[in-house]
Amino acid sequence: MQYYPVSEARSMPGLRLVLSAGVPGPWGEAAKAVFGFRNVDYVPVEQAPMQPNKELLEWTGHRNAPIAVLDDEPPVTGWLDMIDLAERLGSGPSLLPADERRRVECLGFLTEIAGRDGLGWHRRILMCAPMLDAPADPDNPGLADVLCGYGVTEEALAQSNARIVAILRELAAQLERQKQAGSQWLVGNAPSALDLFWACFSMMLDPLSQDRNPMPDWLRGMYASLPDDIAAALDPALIAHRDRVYEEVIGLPLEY
Ligand SMILES: N[C@@H](CCC(=O)N[C@@H](CS)C(=O)NCC(=O)O)C(=O)O
Repeated sequence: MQYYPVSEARSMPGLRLVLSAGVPGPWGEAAKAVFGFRNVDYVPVEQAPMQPNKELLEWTGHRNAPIAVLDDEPPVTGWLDMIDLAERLGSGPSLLPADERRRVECLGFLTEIAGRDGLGWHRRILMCAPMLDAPADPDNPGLADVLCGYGVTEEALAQSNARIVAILRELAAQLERQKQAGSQWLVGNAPSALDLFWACFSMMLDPLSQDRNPMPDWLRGMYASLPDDIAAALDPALIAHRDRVYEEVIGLPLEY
C-alpha cells in the first residue's frame, strides 16, 4: 500500500486514514474494512508501529493507529467512531443491523472483540508480555510507555487467557445459533461490522496464509503461536466463517 507521510497528508482535504505501515494491525485492518464496505475513499497515511511518531502526535494528538481525519474535523480514533464515520460518509448497506435487538447484539460482540479488556486487547497483552522483562531498547526509549498505555501488566496478563477463551466460546455459540436460524452471518441476515471485525481480529489468532496475508515472519510467529486453551477454544467454524468474510466481503489479498 502506498502511504503518504504525515508532512504531506496533514494539509490535504478529505479523509486521511493513518495506518500502521507494513503490518496488519487489527484495529487498522478493521477500519479499512468498514470504510471499504461503505465505499468510502481515503488517503492512507503512514504510522510507524510502536514508535513515538512525533509528527503524527503533533498533528492529531495521537501516536498510534488507526486515526481518521476528515477535513478540519477533530481526529477520530475509536473503533465505534470509525464505524459511525463510515456510516455517515458512505453508501450502500449499513454496517449495523436496523433491528434494535440485533443492533445491541452486534455492538455487544464488537465491544468484546475490539474494546478495552476485549479479545484484541488481551491478545496484545499476551504477545507483548515478554517485552516487560526485556532490557530497555536504547533506540526506542518510549516502548515502556507504549506497553503501559496498552495495559500490559502482570495483573492483566493473569486474566488474558480466560478473557480470550470466554469471548471465543460466546462467538462460536453465536455463529451456531445463527446457523440454526438459517443465517450465514454473525448477526441478523446480512454481513455487519461484527463479521468484518471478527475476520480482522481473528488474524491475531490464526493468520491467513502468506499468499493472502503477506505479513512479516516475526509478526506471523507472534500471531500464530497460541496457548493450548485458546487454541482449543478457537472453533474451526469461526475460522471458516472469517475465510468466507475475507473472500466474499473484505477482499483478498491483504494490502498493508
Ligand atoms: N484506538 C483504537 C485502538 C488502537 C490500537 O490499539 N492500535 C494498535 C494496534 S492496530 C497500534 O497502533 N499499535 C501500534 C502502535 O502502538 O504503534 C480503539 O480503541 O478503537
